Amino acid sequence: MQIHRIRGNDLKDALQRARRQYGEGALVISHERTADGGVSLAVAERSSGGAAAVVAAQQPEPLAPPVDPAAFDGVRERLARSGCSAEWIDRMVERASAAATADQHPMDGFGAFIGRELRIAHLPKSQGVTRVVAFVGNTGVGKTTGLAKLGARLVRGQRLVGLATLDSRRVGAVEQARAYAELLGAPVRALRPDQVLTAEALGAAGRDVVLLDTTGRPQSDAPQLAALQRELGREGADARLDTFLVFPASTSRAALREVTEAYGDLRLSGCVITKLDETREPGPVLEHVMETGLPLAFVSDGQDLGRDFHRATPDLVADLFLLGRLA
Ligand SMILES: Nc1nc2c(ncn2[C@@H]2O[C@H](COP(=O)(O)OP(=O)(O)O)[C@@H](O)[C@H]2O)c(=O)[nH]1
Ligand SMILES: [Mg+2]
Repeated sequence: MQIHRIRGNDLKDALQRARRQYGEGALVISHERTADGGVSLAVAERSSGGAAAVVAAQQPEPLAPPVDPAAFDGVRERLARSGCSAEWIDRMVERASAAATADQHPMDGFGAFIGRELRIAHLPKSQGVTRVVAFVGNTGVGKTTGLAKLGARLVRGQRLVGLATLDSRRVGAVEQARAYAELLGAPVRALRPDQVLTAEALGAAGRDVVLLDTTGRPQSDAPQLAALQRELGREGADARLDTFLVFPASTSRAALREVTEAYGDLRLSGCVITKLDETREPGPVLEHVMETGLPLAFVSDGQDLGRDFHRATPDLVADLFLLGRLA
């Protein structure tokens, strides 16, 4: 009997993935929570008559007959208009049509399918410890404004927020951080690029969340965050770090791959997509997110601090693929 690992956003999602990949008879041997809040399953593939017999009692209703793939021509057209690659469209439409039911409009069927396929980041509230949320990525992609937008959401939700920034050398950067801090009514720490980061240095005491901004230079950001990860990973640490990689929707596939590589050694909790208002073709960035397997946490579609920052949801993901924008 072969054992496979399946990861999902939650138990239901992981079970659906296991069934899709290994069939209705897949036997779940164990499940556990992962560090990013998802679920990991150990699944045994049904390979012999004996194993099948064990599973037979748990077999759910047989699936409806598959839908004719030609019914998905409209979906293909939409995906092409959103900038998805031909190869990716072929692959996904084949799987979506196999999973669709006859009573479902192909557009809804594909929306539901892709909403399950692209992982959404879970951000569980951790009781008693400060959550440090860091955004990394190239310069100009929307890290600083994204954190300010997230800060505005958190403040509206009555959370005690602090700001900290590694971007303290660039002309005007600290002033920008102070201006956002003032707007949010939050304290701010400007940190040196060579500073050893600790919960104390970040001003974590008494804060629910510390938003940690970075410079956009992986050579200095990545080692500092890796050291902070180790520091906060210690038993009994009073803060935990979640690092998100920020992808602008308006950039090339090659640039997306390069930046992902540049931060590849960090333990990432997920990603953020910005600048969705600057393109009608978010296909490349969405495909890239799926390829990396990074759970999507937030998306941004404009410069407005209060309005243009959204928590990722399966419906929102489906709209991006099928409409090229948020509904
Ligand atoms: N149109 C648009 N502009 C954005 C978005 N997010 C950020 N920006 C703008 O992009 C510019 C750079 O953003 P900033 O947060 O300073 O980028 P950083 O260098 O990564 O910190 C600023 O003018 C932001 O207002 C977005 O979703 N849409
Ligand atoms: Mg910045």
